[in-house]
Amino acid sequence: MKILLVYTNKNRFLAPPPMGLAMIADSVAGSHEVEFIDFMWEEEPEAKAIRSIREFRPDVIGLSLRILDDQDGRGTQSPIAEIKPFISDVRQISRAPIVLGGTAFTTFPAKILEYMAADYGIAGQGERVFPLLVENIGNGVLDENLPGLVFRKNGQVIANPPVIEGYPTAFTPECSYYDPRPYARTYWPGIVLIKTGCPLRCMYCDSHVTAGKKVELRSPEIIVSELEYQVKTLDTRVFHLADPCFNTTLDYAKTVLEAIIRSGLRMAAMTTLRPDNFDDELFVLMKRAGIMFVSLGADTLSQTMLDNYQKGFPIGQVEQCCRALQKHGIGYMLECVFGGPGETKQTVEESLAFLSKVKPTLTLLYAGLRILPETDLYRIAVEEGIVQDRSELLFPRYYFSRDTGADWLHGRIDTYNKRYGYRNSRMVLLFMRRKIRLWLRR
Ligand code: B12
Ligand code: SF4
Repeated sequence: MKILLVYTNKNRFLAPPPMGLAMIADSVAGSHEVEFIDFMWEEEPEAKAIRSIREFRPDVIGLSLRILDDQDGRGTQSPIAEIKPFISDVRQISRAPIVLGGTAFTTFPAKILEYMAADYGIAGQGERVFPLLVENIGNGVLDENLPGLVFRKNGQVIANPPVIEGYPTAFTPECSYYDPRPYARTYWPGIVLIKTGCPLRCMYCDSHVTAGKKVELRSPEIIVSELEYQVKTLDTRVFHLADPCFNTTLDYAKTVLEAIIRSGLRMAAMTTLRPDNFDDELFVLMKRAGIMFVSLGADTLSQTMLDNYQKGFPIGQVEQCCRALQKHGIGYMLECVFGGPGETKQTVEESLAFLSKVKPTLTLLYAGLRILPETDLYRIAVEEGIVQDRSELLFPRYYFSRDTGADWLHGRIDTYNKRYGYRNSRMVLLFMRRKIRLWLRR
């Protein structure tokens, strides 16, 4: 059969490459003819896809939906709403069934299928189920028990529970389906997963839905071989080591780093840390392995708000971690998402004062918390009458504390950035220095 796969993400902020969809392509490429379109860098992506559908005449069309929106409280842009007219255009020229998947789809499987008027969807990981669904479409008999399958029956949309089991075996797709070159110009062009799943429950995060609560470790040997493979095929030595929090399993994190050091691979990488589970040895190993930068998952720098966001560590711990990172020469980002339940002008000032004290390499400040279903934030938003129904959350909906309001928060962030934005230029210097060093040692 002929299968067209489309990565619909056009959001170029940190531009994540279509690795998930490339896995889907890999899962069917052995037995079917696959064409792959990446919307990210196209000038007129929809027009290109329509031309391709006319020429290629696919039997199945798979669309990957990565984000519901950019989670920036100023934004109203909805990728889901933007893609909907494209589906109507496709229907004019093709009778191929349309299959949806991706993390945004997993957040709202039944509702997105209905809204997009698609035929099928697969929530959760798709690489094992998609080939089975394609086979079903080919022989005209649908196995209604396929895990994660979303389909219509007697006028109703049915959503089976998804498979979320992590990626214990190799996941970097064998062949390159998309052009990696434009991604090479981004900060972190390569991506290798370290582990998946997070047992924690920060009040606004739906990671337990999209990535599961159970931590699924990956073998250090596989991680190293994927890094080496991507160095060769994607021609990059700069990686995002994707992990909800690299140091939640400290011993395992060290084992991974030791494997990278043993391999002799020269790379520059970033990852995500929690500020409460580290020691000197971890940072020494990180440095030796090439991790030059971390995102410290604090999301607020006020004790009151750390408690409200259910982060589970005290502010003193964040400061200790910042100092230790500085001592070891590892750059770090502190991101604040202001405006959650209980935020006041005073807690905002506490966070900003903390930033001025520790002077991170990079600061990202947002206002407004994206309300996602299956989170405590959603429950509070319903109790406070901010949202009435889950279906509203398909489109950008943000929680703003009544005490600060949206306008005051945005104004305060703008003033802060205007005054201290220059500090972020240290990130560019750090990154360029590391890249030049890698280049000289090639
Ligand atoms: C790593 C990561 C990043 C990295 C990416 C680095 C890189 N070089 O790729 C960075 C830091 C850049 C990033 C940025 C952002 N991210 Co992010 N990210 C992740 C994370 C932790 C892992 C993603 C990943 O690579 N997974 C591994 C691959 C293999 O899986 P996958 O892409 O999901 O594909 C699988 C399935 O989805 C499915 N599938 C995918 N496509 C298709 C298509 C079909 C047809 C089918 C059948 C199946 C299918 O099968 C695939 C294989 O199993 C997820 C967490 C999570 N829960 O997934 C968040 C996550 C995807 N990110 C999220 C968000 C919000 C963002 C940002 C908006 C954050 C911000 N404010 O900056 C930006 C947006 C970037 C952009 N322009 O799109 C949210 C999306 C929430 C939502 N429901 O919309 C998530 C889910 C985290 C969360 N819980 O909030 N992110
Ligand atoms: S924000 Fe990070 S630590 Fe908190 S639940 Fe989500 S993935 Fe886990």
